Amino acid sequence: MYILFGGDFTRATLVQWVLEEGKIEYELRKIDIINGEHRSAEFLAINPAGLVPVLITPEGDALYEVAALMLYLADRHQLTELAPTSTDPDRGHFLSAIFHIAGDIQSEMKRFHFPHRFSLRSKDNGGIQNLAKSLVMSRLRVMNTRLAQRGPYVLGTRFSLADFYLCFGSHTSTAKPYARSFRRLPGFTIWFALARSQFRISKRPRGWQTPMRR
Ligand SMILES: N[C@@H](CCC(=O)N[C@@H](CS)C(=O)NCC(=O)O)C(=O)O
Repeated sequence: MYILFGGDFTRATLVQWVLEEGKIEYELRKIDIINGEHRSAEFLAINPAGLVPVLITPEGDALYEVAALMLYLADRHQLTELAPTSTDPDRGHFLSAIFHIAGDIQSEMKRFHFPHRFSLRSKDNGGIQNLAKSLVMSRLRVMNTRLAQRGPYVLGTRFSLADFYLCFGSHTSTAKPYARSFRRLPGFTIWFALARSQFRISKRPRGWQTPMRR
């Protein structure tokens, strides 16, 4: 059985959703990141990076990085609807989107919320946040153009993990600073309504965070 270390207000929800979609047996162990449990010696022994989520495989390996965990589960459990296989013509676009969200969008969203980790003086925090926000928006504009040209989903007519991952960043409290700006991106707005409705119907795991207010 898998063990997922995650918890409230974390992106572990993404992994939990894949586990539930695949009807894969798992146990959820909550880590209280608000009170610093992710920095405890016990947790650092599991993930020295001190971040959640962590997935312990049935073989006992401790894996981390949310995009990798989602792909790993989808590949291992043949969730081919959610993640195109290596021979599927959509695989290239799929990987490109997943890596872009992980490396360029999520990382800047995190920088916005933790500016003090990137500055030596607190008076620089505002500038760091402004920069992070403008980088997120420029990357979302690229996504907007792509969605407008070949949407409505990231892979055209096919809903996939890429939509789910992008939606997580745009759906939760993480996205509050961008809520107004999203409305100025028409392809993105259409995509967001569609992708969000997917979760409302059947795909929203327990513990999903409060949706962003329009
Ligand atoms: N690149 C990692 C980032 C993981 C991450 O930042 N997780 C957050 C919770 S959503 C966390 O552990 N935050 C605690 C911290 O940054 O100190 C991933 O995508 O899994």
